[in-house]
Amino acid sequence: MTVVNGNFEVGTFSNWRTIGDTRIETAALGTGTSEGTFQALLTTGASASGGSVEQSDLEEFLNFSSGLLDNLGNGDATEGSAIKQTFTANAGDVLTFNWNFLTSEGTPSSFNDFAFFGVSPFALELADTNSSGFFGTSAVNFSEETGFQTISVSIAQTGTYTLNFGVVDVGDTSVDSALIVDNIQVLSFGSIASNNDVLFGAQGFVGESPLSSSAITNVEQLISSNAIGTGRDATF
Ligand SMILES: [Ca+2]
Ligand SMILES: [Ca+2]
Ligand SMILES: [Ca+2]
Repeated sequence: MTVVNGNFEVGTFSNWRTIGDTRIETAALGTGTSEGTFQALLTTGASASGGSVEQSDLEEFLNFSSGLLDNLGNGDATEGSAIKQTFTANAGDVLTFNWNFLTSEGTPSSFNDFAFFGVSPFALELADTNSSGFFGTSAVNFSEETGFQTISVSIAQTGTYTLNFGVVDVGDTSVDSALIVDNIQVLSFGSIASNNDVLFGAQGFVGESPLSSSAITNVEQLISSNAIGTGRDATF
C-alpha cells in the first residue's frame, strides 16, 4: 500500500498514527501552504489534547532505540511530537514530500530543537536551529521558519516501511519549534529505477542503533557528502 492521505486533504490525520501535539492546519497558520488546503503541523508545545510527549514515549512510538534522539548531535532531546504511517515500496520508488521547520528559539540556539523524518529503520534530520536560511515568519506562535522545501529520496529495497516525521525540544521543554509536512508521495518509476543511486540503506543513517561519530545525520551533510548522488532523485 502506498502512502494514503499524504497530502492531508481529507482534513484529518486519517490513515496516520499520531502522538503529541499534532494538528491539521490551513493557510490560516500564517505560512501559507505548499499543496492544497490542508497540511500537518507537529509541535514541541502544549495543546488542549495534552501536547508534546516525553522523549521515551516518542522513541517507543517510532520504534527507535532508547536514547536515539539524544544521539543526533543536537544535545539532550526532551519532548516532542510525531506522526507515522506504514507503506510498501518497490526498489527505486521515490519518496517525496514538502516540509518547513518553524521555531521561536534563536537561530542558532544551544537549545537546538530539530525536526526529522525517517523510513524505518533509517532516519534523518531535516533542520535544527543551526540550519541556514531562516527568515521571519507570520506563523502564529513562531518567530522564524526555513520556508517550504522539497525532498526526494529513493528507496533502495522493496519492502514494507514505516514513514515517520517528528520534532523535538532540546535542552529544556520550553520555547517551541514545529514541523510542517505535506504532499507526501511515493512515486514509482518502474524500470528506470536502477538509475537511482542513492538511497536509504546507505551507511550512516540513523536507525535503531546509536550513531557513530562519522554518521551522516542531517540533510546538509547528505548533500555535501553527495551520498544522494546526482540522479533524478537528488532534488534536495
Ligand atoms: Ca495538502
Ligand atoms: Ca534526552
Ligand atoms: Ca525548544
